[in-house]
Amino acid sequence: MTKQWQKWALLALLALLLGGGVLLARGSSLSGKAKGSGLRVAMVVKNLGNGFFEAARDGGLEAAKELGGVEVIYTGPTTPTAEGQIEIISTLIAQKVDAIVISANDPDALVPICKRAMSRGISVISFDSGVAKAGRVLQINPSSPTLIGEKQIEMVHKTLGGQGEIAILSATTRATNQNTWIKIMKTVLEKPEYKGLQLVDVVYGDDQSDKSYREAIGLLRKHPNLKAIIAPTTVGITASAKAVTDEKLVGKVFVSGLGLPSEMAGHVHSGAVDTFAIWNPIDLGYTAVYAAQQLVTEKASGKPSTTVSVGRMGTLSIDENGDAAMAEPYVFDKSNVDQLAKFF
Ligand code: RAM
Repeated sequence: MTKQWQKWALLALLALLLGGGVLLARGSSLSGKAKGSGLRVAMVVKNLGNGFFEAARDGGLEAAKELGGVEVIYTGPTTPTAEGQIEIISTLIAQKVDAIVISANDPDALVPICKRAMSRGISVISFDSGVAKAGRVLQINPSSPTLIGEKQIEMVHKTLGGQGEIAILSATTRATNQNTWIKIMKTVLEKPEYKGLQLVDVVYGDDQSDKSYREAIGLLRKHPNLKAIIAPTTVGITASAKAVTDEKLVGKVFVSGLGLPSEMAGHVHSGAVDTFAIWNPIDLGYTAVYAAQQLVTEKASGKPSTTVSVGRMGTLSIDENGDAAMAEPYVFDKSNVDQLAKFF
């Protein structure tokens, strides 16, 4: 090659590299995200070891598989604390994930770290238990919080024939979802049709089986006239049903609230539980991961008063507060609990 040719070849190579570089850069912002290739969505749950979140994770994996090119990083602290989740989110920011879908252990404490994530270009969605508005793009509620609250009072009202002392055994004191439902339950109890029910206590088992069990035993011993425990948590309801069984109070004290059919079937058949409710946690996880992908690829903005397509779940309508709700909770009793027990 002559000197002149060498010069031209070098210039051509340089042009190719530069041009290619530009193309590559555009490729990663357009095709990479637009096609959804190589997206990492972190699902940060309240804590690990909770069957409810494991079902949500399975739904998330299903969405990822369907969409293609999406990796789900399932993570959470060992105990349900905001501190644990903050630490995890810091790491996820450093890892430059594309989206975080979180079920929050505290509505407010997580806002600064979620804001930081968003300022680094990470799409943050809360699902199940919300982060306050400033810390996420949208919140996906499994169902309308009002319906969930009302349903739980309706169920015990029916079981008890409208009369008796009731108590609530919740998750953590800061859980956004449980606190919202408890507030609604208290309001519903003020309605004249529920005047026969007296709420005598509210205790917290922190979504830990052992603590929930101890708290349930405590309720049973402290309130000898207690007729029902409402546990708006899948961990709390299982522990309460076990406590009622161990204290030989089946038929005298009824447990209700929100539970997984797979964990409740035995207690329904034993009579410790008459009815309980839940939504499909697989669908919830599927929707959260699907929506995250839509946001990252800019197919949806996630802004208030807009919609997001969520695959087999249809369309999510976001209200003016940035909240979106899925279906009504299903009610289970001994006629139908076994049908869904094999799924979640
Ligand atoms: C527990 C968790 C979760 C809640 C369910 C009903 O697994 O507290 O946040 O939605 O119960």
